Amino acid sequence: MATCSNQPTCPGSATCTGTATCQNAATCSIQCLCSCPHQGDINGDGLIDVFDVIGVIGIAFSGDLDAQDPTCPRTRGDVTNDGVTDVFDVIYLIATAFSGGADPVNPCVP
Ligand SMILES: [Ca+2]
Ligand SMILES: [Ca+2]
Repeated sequence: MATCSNQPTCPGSATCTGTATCQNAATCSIQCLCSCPHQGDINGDGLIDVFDVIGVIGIAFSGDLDAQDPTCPRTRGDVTNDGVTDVFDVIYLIATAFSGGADPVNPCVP
């Protein structure tokens, strides 16, 4: 099997698991397993509500643990998908939970 000259990577991800397949040095493909079932659902109960807003506030401001699903390149609290959980994620999740804001950004969609 050839060695890839430029290794393909999964979209937006450092931790996504994937297996590269090489036809030759120029043609590489990768299969990515990427699934983020709990973005914004900090406590993982299937709903985004006030408890998750409280959770993300704890992550952003108090250093609480930001859980990460094993097949997801981002932590649950990083609803804006920029690699950090901060005040912008809190604002975003408040909108999602209370005012019909957009769902958390799906890190698996490039
Ligand atoms: Ca929840
Ligand atoms: Ca973020």
